[in-house]
Amino acid sequence: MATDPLIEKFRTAGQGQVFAFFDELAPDAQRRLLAEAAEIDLAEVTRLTQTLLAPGAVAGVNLGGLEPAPYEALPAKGGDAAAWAKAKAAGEIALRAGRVAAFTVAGGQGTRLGYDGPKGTFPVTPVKHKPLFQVFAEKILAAGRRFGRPLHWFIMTSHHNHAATEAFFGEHEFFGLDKARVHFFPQGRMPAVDFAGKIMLEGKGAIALSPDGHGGSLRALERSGALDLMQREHVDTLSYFQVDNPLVRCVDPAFIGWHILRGSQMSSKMVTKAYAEEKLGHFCVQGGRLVVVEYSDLPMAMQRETAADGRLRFEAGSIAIHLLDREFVRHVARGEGVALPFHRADKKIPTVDATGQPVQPAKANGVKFELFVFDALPFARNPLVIETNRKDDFSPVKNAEGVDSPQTCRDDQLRQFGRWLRASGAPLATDSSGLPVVTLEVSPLFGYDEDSFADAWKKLSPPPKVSDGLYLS
Ligand code: UD2
Repeated sequence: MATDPLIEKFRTAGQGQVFAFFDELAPDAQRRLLAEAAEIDLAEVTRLTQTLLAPGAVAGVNLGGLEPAPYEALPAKGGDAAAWAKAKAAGEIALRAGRVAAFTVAGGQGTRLGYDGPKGTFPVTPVKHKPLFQVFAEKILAAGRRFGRPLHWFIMTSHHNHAATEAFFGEHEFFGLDKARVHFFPQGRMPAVDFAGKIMLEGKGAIALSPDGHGGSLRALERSGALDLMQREHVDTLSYFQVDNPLVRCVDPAFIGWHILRGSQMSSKMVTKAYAEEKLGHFCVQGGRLVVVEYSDLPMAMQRETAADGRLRFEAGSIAIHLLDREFVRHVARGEGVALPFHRADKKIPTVDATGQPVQPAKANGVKFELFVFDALPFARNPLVIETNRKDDFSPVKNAEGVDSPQTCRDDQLRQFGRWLRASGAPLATDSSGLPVVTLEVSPLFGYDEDSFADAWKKLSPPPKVSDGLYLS
């Protein structure tokens, strides 16, 4: 009978089942299981079980007193053009001063897309089929050149894809970036529990562990030393975006400027929801604090409510683009008066039965716990939401087909390249949706947003012919 002190701790906490097959395992497998067990904060699991699983526990989020959140509208939609211009200038100064780093959360499992590798390795561009990571890398490289200060880029991976992600960057020579400025770190893991709160095994010698949600990025930034590195490098602002969205402006001067001028600790971009059922979080105010209520938590009747002018009442959709103040992240990560809530997700979790035989459940048999980054918003000083044009910032790849698929994302990239070309005076035929009739691609190293594209295009003499399709690099 095994007597490791860690095993004793699990037994005392009522979690001895984790070691039910320990004595059958080879020494190596025993060591691996103990290492996994050491990752688990038993007190946290007990607390979550008591709060989220106990009979009578309040299911879902508190919807009391929710109001739509205010936001800074774009000048084209009635916003203050002078304030936007001022913000952009302030953001450019911050970029020239090297105050900003890029941050990608890439720890998700990409299950919906049905793609096996790290999602960032998925090819997305129309001509060169560049992977997501390359698109971001080139945008970050180009922005560093434009503002005369190479950017640091932090990439949060998961236990599952960390090694593959690092290897991918190595194979591609970091897409031209200085590798000393690209920093990978894995996020934490949480155990799945059954409906009685017992930690589940996925095999006789393995705990059912999964990533702790993108909200785990805040503690992972602290634990990995990323915040200290930023401090040494005089970086005080993190530009946060998801790995699935190649349209994102990885560092957006106007957004950065708004954030800095407002003294905000956490800022966010919104788009007006395209339709009521669109799967975006909703920016709301509750008890005077800014919150995001996820689409799955806001009753459909509320998502469909309209205001007097016919617009959706909760129209401000979160596209998961944020700016985070470094010391705010540290504060949240250390739990100093702030505790991000875990969310419960009931899942089908492959496991083993009492005799150690594998079980593939047909329905949910357990619970996973995840943290969401937007749950930090209510704790931030002067949190700010600004509007962005969806077509300039958001076209994620989430599903293999249909909405938010490789096809819709490719078309949105083409429309963007087409808009930039036409704005610069290039004759280009498009269909009624703005989709160019020829296949184009603009390397971010040529132009990564409207301004940088226009500047680069002006330098081409004579400008290239667009009618046959084009790759601009
Ligand atoms: C997210 C938002 C949704 C909306 C949408 C926009 C949540 C809960 N919902 O929905 O409101 O903004 O994005 O595209 O955030 N990730 C990790 N570690 C994890 C889990 C996720 O790094 O443990 C990363 C993942 O790699 C991806 C991002 O977080 O970059 C979003 O994850 P998702 O696909 O689960 O989010 P989704 O589409 O449900």
